[in-house]
Amino acid sequence: MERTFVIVKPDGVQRGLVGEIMARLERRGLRLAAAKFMAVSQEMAETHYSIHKGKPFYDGLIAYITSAPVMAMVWEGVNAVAAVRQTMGATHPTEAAPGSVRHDFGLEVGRNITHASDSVENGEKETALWFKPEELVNWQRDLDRWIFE
Ligand code: DAT
Ligand code: MG
Repeated sequence: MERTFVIVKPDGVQRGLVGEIMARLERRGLRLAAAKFMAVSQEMAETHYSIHKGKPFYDGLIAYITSAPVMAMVWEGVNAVAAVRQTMGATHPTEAAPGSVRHDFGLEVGRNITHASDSVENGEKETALWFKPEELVNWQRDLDRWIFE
């Protein structure tokens, strides 16, 4: 089953949106595989966002993601990567589709509430960075046959 890595970023946690975001992913039909409420270390932030190193917004991005606790999660399902990116919406909240999390709750790219992996490969990489193998739960949901064809 395809897996994707998701963060409710510090602004999402501070604004009490963890439950709202998890509920949207659950209702979509995605299945939770792991979740961890945690502070993000400088080292974790720098590894996770290493692709953005050197960009003008990099320092602000690292300060933002380490500024308060986050909810880190792994969600799985058919087409999980694309489905979760769509549920979160485009990077800039004013470009995000109406009904998406970033549209419905955000205004600024530097406070865009969530992270979601952008490819299957990065979903696997980010899952391995943030979670130990034993923290991933392998389980079946009784509803799965009504959601996955
Ligand atoms: P996404 O989070 O949609 O995958 P990304 O990988 O391009 O977007 O960038 C990672 C984060 O960096 C993004 O969620 C917010 C921040 N960011 C991206 N572009 C930015 C910009 N032009 N100004 C400020 N922050 C930006
Ligand atoms: Mg990205």
